[in-house]
Amino acid sequence: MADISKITNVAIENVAKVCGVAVANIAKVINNIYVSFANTHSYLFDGTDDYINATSAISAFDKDEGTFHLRVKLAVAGAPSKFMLGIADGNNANFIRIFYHGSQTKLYFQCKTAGTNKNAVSSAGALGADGNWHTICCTWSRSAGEFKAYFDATQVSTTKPIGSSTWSPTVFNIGANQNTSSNVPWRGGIDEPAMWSSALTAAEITALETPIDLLADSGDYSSSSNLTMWYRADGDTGTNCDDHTSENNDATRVNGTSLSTDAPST
Ligand SMILES: [Ca+2]
Ligand SMILES: [Ca+2]
Repeated sequence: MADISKITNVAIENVAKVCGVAVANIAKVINNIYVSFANTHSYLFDGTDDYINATSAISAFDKDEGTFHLRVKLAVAGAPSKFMLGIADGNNANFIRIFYHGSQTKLYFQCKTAGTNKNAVSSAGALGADGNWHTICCTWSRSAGEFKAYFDATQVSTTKPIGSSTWSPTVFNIGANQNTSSNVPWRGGIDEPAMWSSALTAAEITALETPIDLLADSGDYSSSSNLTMWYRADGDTGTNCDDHTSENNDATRVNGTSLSTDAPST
């Protein structure tokens, strides 16, 4: 039999002939190798007290430069406000938070360092309970002095200047703010929440509009080596959120946060 590893750039019919198998079977193998990424589950939050405790991932958080990216589906528009993500230090002098402001129906992306809070705010109604999944992203770079926010891969508001102060988060929640005693939890779905130790470019964020394997560079996306957190919901068991990165900082689903088979399609 011919050495199949030597075959390059030939018609699939010839590969099938050499291997002595049907074309359909070769196609199946190729499909498994190159189109194996699937998305089957998301996290579902009840809007009462559900959230994900991601404190374990603080060790992988880069305060100097990074990105948060998540896919959200809002279940009910309007008040009250609903938090998607919050990472903060103990006295709330520094934080990054993303929430839906219920009475304003606006998205707020906040980056606070040394007591100065920078808000990137969407137009009213940008996110609604429209039954669709949407993407939420923010990037920060203290060397560039920039905080940027994106909704469905379009930059929200203008780039905000941020300072270079150092800080150390102690709380990191997904689906809730940083202070669960005055909780304004998320209501709806969140999927594929991810963190990088670099600020993704606008082209990369556009490349992530459809869920892809974040551990492999593809197209305009070239930051797989900077991925420091990725909870997929796919394959999670018990109350565990499996971190798919080599950091391996698994998180915990709290107060009944459940898994749903409603997930953004790939
Ligand atoms: Ca998923
Ligand atoms: Ca609950």
